[in-house]
Amino acid sequence: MAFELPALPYAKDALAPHMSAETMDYHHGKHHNTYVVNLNKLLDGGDLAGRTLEEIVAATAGDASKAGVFNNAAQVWNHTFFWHCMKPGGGGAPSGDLAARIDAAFGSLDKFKEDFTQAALTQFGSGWAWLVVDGGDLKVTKTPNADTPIAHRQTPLLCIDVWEHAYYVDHRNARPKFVETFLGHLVNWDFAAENLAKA
Ligand code: MN3
Repeated sequence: MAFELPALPYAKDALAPHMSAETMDYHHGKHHNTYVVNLNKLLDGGDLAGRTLEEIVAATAGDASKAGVFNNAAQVWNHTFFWHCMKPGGGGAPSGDLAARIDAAFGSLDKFKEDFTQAALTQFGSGWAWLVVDGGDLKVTKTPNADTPIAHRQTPLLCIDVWEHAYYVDHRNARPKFVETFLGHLVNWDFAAENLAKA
């Protein structure tokens, strides 16, 4: 069965003014959708048709001859995850186990934000910044292009898309303003806590 574009977990204008409906029209409706359409075309009739997204990512990671399938499958997975990393009225601070684990790993929430921001701003060109569980430890990482922690035995808790298409409509070239807005007004700590509970 072919993959379908998952619906956003909120209305397309629900994150405004921090992320506009116009950004959602392009980022979800066009960019994310194009990865879904291209993935289905590449899988059509092949060995990997009918497998889950996670299975396809695992089966193609690091295989240069399958780069097209990997890139589109990983981007479908990353974007689906990213939409849940934000919510209307987001921001603030985590609580409970997640807050304790962030304090233990980074020293404080502010230091985590500093490290996450640094990763997001130093990812040269397109890619992603992440909070992951890696071998039992919380870590901040960054990945280029479509690359994803699920291809590296890491469990993602949170991410930000730092491809220019994620912020150019709302912030033009100002990636720092986008990252600040994400952490201040959009981040969905409840989703990160759910991912930690399952890790
Ligand atoms: Mn994107």
